[in-house]
Amino acid sequence: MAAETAALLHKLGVESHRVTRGSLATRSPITGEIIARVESADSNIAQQTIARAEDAFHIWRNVPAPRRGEFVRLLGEELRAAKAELARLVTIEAGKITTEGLGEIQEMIDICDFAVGLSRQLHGLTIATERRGHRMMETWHPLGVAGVITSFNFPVAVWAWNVALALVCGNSLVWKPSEKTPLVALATQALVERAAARFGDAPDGLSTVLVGGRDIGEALVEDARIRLLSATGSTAMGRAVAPRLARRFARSILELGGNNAAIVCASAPLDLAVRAIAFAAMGTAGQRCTTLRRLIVHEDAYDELLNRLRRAYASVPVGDPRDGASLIGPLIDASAYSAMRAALDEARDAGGVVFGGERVLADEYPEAYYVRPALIDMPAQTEVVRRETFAPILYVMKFRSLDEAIALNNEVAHGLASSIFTARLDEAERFMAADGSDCGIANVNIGPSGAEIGGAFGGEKDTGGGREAGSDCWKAYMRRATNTINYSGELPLAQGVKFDLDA
Ligand code: UN1
Repeated sequence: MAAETAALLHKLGVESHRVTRGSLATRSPITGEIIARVESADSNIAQQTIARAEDAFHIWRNVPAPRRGEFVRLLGEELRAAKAELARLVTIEAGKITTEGLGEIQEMIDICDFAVGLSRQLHGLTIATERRGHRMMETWHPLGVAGVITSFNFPVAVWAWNVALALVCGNSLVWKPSEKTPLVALATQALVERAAARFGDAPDGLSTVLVGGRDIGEALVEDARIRLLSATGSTAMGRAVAPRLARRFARSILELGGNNAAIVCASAPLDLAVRAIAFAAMGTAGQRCTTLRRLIVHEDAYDELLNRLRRAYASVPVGDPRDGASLIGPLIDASAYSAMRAALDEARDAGGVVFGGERVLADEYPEAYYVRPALIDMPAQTEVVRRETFAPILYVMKFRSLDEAIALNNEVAHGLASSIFTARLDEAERFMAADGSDCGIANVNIGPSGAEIGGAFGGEKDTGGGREAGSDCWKAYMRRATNTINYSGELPLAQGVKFDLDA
């Protein structure tokens, strides 16, 4: 696989010395073997890169937004041309099955298209003023250098959400990818550089990548030149980062964990629900932040649904994600596997009946971690259920009334994604109402994962509150100025204040 990886990186434009002589050993979760040795940035390089980004910002903020959109359009073209190779690298480095690797690159292309259109639609309001002969409006300006920290499970798509919007909004960026997935980040950066060359006069350092460890992340968190930090990862990471950003009044977009539930009502279309649940709970080996982890089922539908899910869980093919027949690839590493085992033990101790969840293919791949997804008939929403375990575990619980189901949905610390399966309008509406799901995403008759880029993506509570991608998320990357213009020749003060003096 090392040879294939080297060939892919070469084709995508990554210089070989960057991935052969470095100190960071990169492993493929498919076999556990080392596939590259990547150079890490040190804090000097980080400082220089942030300085270049700031210089780039000073130029880029004055480039007209539709012209900035042209850069993103070119990036979208590069992504289209490199889709197959980049997706293959996602499969090799993150272990996603082929179609999910391709989907990840498609998500990057989609957000580029979205941002190109947006580059002609960055708009403020004109607001009625209380003063005669005045006009009040708002103008949106570029913010500054944006830092982006991404995690292994969406190693490039989440960066793309940020870069596409940040660039059309007139910002520069510095990206710290996950240490588990530096290769696909370097390959993506090579595409950025190709787009920049075709663009012609993009400032040096406009969008860069810093491969490295925690110190690089800290440099982004602490540096006053980073006006906005968009960080995806664990709630623990967010809890460490958020107060430090707040201390220097930097903006943050936090996309942290999720402990997502789906409610299945008695009226639910079960064929559809089973298929949706299977993808949401088992897809990407349970390693999406939107993965379905808790299933709350009406007691009348419980036995039938559980039986059908058992059949689906028993038959789902687990294996090498490069093989088109596999639907579930490996866990990212040994620690993901031990976290899964610990959660299964805890669930058993709490009275759960575990179906599946065992390690497989260990003889073939002793250093890789393939598991059968686990389905757990759970007597109650115990401690382990309320915790996010980043693995394919689905806890199934019973409910009687919709109130009870919604309370269970909302009882956990996270608030990312949620779903209801029902044929009844009143149940669907109640779920989406003010006293319904408290999550950033509340779906009806589809699972909680696999969001399109057109909507705002993110969630509440321990998920961090950030929103990325579509809708009006671009506003987070800009600073808003309120402008009041007086063309009256008089000086009426707001709120009728009088301040007459002889002058
Ligand atoms: C994530 O898991 O960090 O909704 C992001 C989804 C994807 C994004 C997930 N579009 O599953």
